[in-house]
Amino acid sequence: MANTRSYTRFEDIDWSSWKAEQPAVLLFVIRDGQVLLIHKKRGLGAGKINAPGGRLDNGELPLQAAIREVQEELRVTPIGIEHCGELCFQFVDGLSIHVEVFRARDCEGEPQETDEATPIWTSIEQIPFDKMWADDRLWIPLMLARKKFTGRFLFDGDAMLGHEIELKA
Ligand code: 6U4
Repeated sequence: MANTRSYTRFEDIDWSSWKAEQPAVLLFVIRDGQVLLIHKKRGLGAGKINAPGGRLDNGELPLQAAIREVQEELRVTPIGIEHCGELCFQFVDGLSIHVEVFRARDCEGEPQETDEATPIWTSIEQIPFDKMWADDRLWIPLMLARKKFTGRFLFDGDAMLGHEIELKA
């Protein structure tokens, strides 16, 4: 069963038995030293800059969801996709999300603005972490360095209350 308990302290979470209520994905197209991000217009994290992504549809695999979300949000198809890591988000109100993170070496088509997102190509040296979720600056450098990771985070709304990042072999 998914975990719907509420927590106020990171140390109180038993991550060995933690299971998320919602599976989700993020996908970063990284090409020629540039990364494709979005200004998110709606949903969780609206107003922030993030990678395209979202929750899995029923019966969908994470990779399928990642491709679909990039197509829906930016009207391009990512190619050369690799899995990079996973992120476990517990929110104090009980919401819990497990995110599989992917990168892609390119995309087919020209990213377009949609109802959900505005595309932003940014240099990997100038990723706008101050406009992104607080955890992103902790694991995006690992993803860029092709180090596999598991990140675990406790959030109260936008505020990150605790975190732990494990590097995978
Ligand atoms: P709906 O409105 O349900 O169709 P959907 O696109 O399925 O939207 P969304 O975008 O509202 O889901 O929210 C889930 C997305 O938010 C996932 O891609 C993961 C992302 N996300 C949530 N917390 C995050 C965090 N702390 N750091 C991060 N991404 C986060 O980088």
